[in-house]
Amino acid sequence: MTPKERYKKLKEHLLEENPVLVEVIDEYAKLDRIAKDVGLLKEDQTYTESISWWPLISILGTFSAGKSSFINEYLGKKVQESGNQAVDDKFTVICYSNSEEITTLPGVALDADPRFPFYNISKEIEKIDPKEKNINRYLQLKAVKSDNIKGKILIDSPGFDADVQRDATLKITSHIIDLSDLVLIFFDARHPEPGAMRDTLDHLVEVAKNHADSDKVLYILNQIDTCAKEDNLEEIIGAWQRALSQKGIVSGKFYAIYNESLARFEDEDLHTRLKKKKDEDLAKILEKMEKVLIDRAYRIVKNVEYRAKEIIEALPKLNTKLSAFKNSLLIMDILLALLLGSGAFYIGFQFPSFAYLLYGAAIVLFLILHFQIKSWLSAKMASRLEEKNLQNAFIKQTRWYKPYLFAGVDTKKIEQKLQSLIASSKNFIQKLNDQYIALRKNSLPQEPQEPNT
Ligand SMILES: Nc1nc2c(ncn2[C@@H]2O[C@H](COP(=O)(O)OP(=O)(O)OP(=O)(O)O)[C@@H](O)[C@H]2O)c(=O)[nH]1
Ligand SMILES: [Mg+2]
Repeated sequence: MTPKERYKKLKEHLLEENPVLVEVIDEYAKLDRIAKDVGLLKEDQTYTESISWWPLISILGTFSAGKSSFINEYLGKKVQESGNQAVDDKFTVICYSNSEEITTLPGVALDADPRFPFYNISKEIEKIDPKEKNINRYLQLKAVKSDNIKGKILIDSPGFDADVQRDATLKITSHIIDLSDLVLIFFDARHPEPGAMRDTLDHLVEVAKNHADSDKVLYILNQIDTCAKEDNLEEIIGAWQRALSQKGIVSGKFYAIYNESLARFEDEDLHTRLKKKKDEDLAKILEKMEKVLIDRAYRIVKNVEYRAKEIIEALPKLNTKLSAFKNSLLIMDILLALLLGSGAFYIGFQFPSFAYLLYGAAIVLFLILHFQIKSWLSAKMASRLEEKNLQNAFIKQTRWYKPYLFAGVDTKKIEQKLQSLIASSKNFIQKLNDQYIALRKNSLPQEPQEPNT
């Protein structure tokens, strides 16, 4: 996908799902242009690729904990199958589409859509399972029309139980946790005790806990309606929290919920009590799910500033290197000119009738050697630069046709352009603030709709 196609596709999706961000694409296009002129980006690259535009929310947990049912309820549609045996054997990436029908696509479709930050996932899967290069075995994509998923991506995962594909599942899970903005780990209130934390779930908790950004992980005890029969909610929640605390997970990220449309209560008082707890916790979870969208939008805008500053910092480094290049090449050229000039002059003196021919030959030889030395020196000096993008810029600025005596980029002019981009991205933050304040007033938090099963 060329950068232009990417801008276009991103704009199309944003227009439907998160229109607040459409204009930011133009900022990125300007930033790309500046970086490309300097050479810090190649013509087929774009900074829009370096950030994910859709926040990712992944739902992980034990099998039959109610992950898929939760997603269906959230979307207000029966998108995922649910059942009491292990149902899902693949990761399902769920995104928005404006078509009424739910479309299911194989995993490879993820590569062609700029919404997904999964560029490396095929490589990751190949590493995990070199024989099984088929991403479709582990991943599928579903596109659903639901307002709740606009601008976001959900991932439903297979429950952690079956030993088949266990390693692959765990590794993909780690990768998904890395990419996710929010991770919901579901536990089953019917088996909350430590023994039920099978080793795979153990591993999952371990991965999530050790993650640099472990704040993004929420631990959810689901199906707490099943505690109604014995009226032992506090006990169950207590045992579950203790088990997690023993793993080093601090409280404050524990929630207990159930799925209203699947729960059956015999006692109305108990129902009221459990519902109160569930409503409170669910509202918090839904609010966090909404917040990732807003946080992501700010990060996307902030990234313009971050990249602009990165370019501003790179310019003096580039110029220092270019001036060293100029000096070295100038010395070599002078030595070369002296050597060839005096040689031609000396021989021309001996054979005056060939003198002009000799001078001509000396000039041609000088030019050939000059360009060879120039490209050799450029490659040699570039290889000493650590950053790949600086290397590219240096090579671009020292191409054979570029007059090296004027080597160096116009720092002032570029910096001016970048500063104006930074200023407009700051304005944009202000705009985001205004729009989100308006948005929040209208939409948060929302009661999930009844699934139409
Ligand atoms: N009572 C009750 N049943 C629920 C609740 N949530 C889900 N269930 C039921 O639990 C079973 C498992 O639900 P799923 O949504 O398929 O669970 P899952 O975590 O997606 O399972 P896998 O995909 O197999 O890992 C289904 O029969 C659901 O109807 C709940 O809150 N309360
Ligand atoms: Mg499921």
